This record gives sequence, structure tokens and C-alpha cells, in this order.
Amino acid sequence: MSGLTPGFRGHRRIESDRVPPGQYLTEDFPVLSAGPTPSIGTDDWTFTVVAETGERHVWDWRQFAALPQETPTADIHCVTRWSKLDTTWKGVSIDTLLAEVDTTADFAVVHTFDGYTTNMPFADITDGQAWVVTEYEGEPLAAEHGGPARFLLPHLYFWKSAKWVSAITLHDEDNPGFWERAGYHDYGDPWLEQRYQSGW
Ligand SMILES: Nc1nc2c(c(=O)[nH]1)N[C@H]1C(S)=C(S)[C@@H](COP(=O)(O)O)O[C@H]1N2
Ligand SMILES: [Mo]
Repeated sequence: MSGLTPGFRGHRRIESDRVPPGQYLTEDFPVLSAGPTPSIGTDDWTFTVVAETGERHVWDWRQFAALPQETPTADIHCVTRWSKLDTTWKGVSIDTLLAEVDTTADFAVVHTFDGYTTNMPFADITDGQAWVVTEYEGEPLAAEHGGPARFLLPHLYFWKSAKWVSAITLHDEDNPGFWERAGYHDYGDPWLEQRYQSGW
């Protein structure tokens, strides 16, 4: 059936354009955590932004749910080489969370309820590139995937998308996070295969 084969191959070619070098596609959603899954109730949950000046903004679960919500669709890429296309999420853009924050920071650190941290340039979390998400594929985010809320920064390797997110702190200088201090790349661009610091 020569009419079908080229179409099928065309589809595959388009998909592979979305898979960074050294990655394979998976339909599963593997769980990768450095420690046990913490149990965080929405009654105890807060999210905090701390600017480099010390200015703080805090939202509880109800206040957070009342913020404008977005439904990003994203391709995600784990440094352990799996990628997943067209994942769908619901949450609040970091632009919304930073709207009232007076900052000239160059770097950010994302913090979690289990003590994990990850760093990135401030420019990478603005302009519709990052969210705090509370739903995955139309359902409340499962605890093992970071529920009640995780950070979502899909253009960098997925270790930057911290689960059980609690805060973002803004800084004038770079402060490497948990995996970055352990030898993972400081930036982590999957298209440039920035998996580990040079020397690894
Ligand atoms: N708090 C926290 N967030 C984390 C991690 C972690 O160990 N603790 N692991 C990271 C890594 S290495 C990856 S690949 C993704 C995995 O997310 P998943 O378990 O939902 O697939 O979460 C990231 N976020
Ligand atoms: Mo990972």
C-alpha cells in the first residue's frame, strides 16, 4: 500500500524532529525521585516567592486556585533518556506569580517540601516558559509525580521540573541545586545534550 507508507514515515519524521539527540520516546510516565514521596495535604500547602531584596509573596491553596490558570501542552525530556510528547497540564504561569514582584534578579532556585532544589537563569522562567502545575492529563497531580503541585520547565531536562514545589527564590548570582551540585549540567538544554558538567 504505497499510499499509506509515505504518510506513516512522514508522521514518524515529524515526531523524531521533536525528540532531542540521545532520547527515546515513551508512552509511560516513569517515576524518578531521589527520596520517598512526601505526603502534603492541600490544607498545609503554601507557595512562596522570595525576591533578592527579601520581598516575599505567599499563596495558600485556595488563593493559588483563584489565580488565572493555564493549560500548557509540553514535550518533556528526562536526562535518563526518555522523552514524552504532548503532555498536558494545568497550573499558574510563573509570569502570573511574578507580576507583583519587584526584581532585577538574574537567577532563580526552585525549592520543594522534600528539600530538593534546582537552579536556572531567571530569563528561563519568564515569558510563558514555566508554570506551577496542579493537574496532569485533566486529573489532580498524583503524589508520586509531585502532587499537590510541581514546577514545570519543559525546555530544560526534566530534573529541573521539581516535584512537591514550595518556593522560588530569586538571586543576583547562580546557586547550583541538588543534582547540579552532584555533577549534572548547570543549565541542562536537552537539544545540546547538556547532561553532565564537562569532565563527566
Ligand atoms: N522534589 C523532587 N523533584 C524532582 C525529583 C526529586 O528527586 N525530588 N527528581 C527530578 C527528576 S531527576 C526527574 S527526571 C523528574 C521526574 O518526574 P516524574 O517522577 O514525575 O517522572 O522529577 C524531578 N523532580
Ligand atoms: Mo531525571
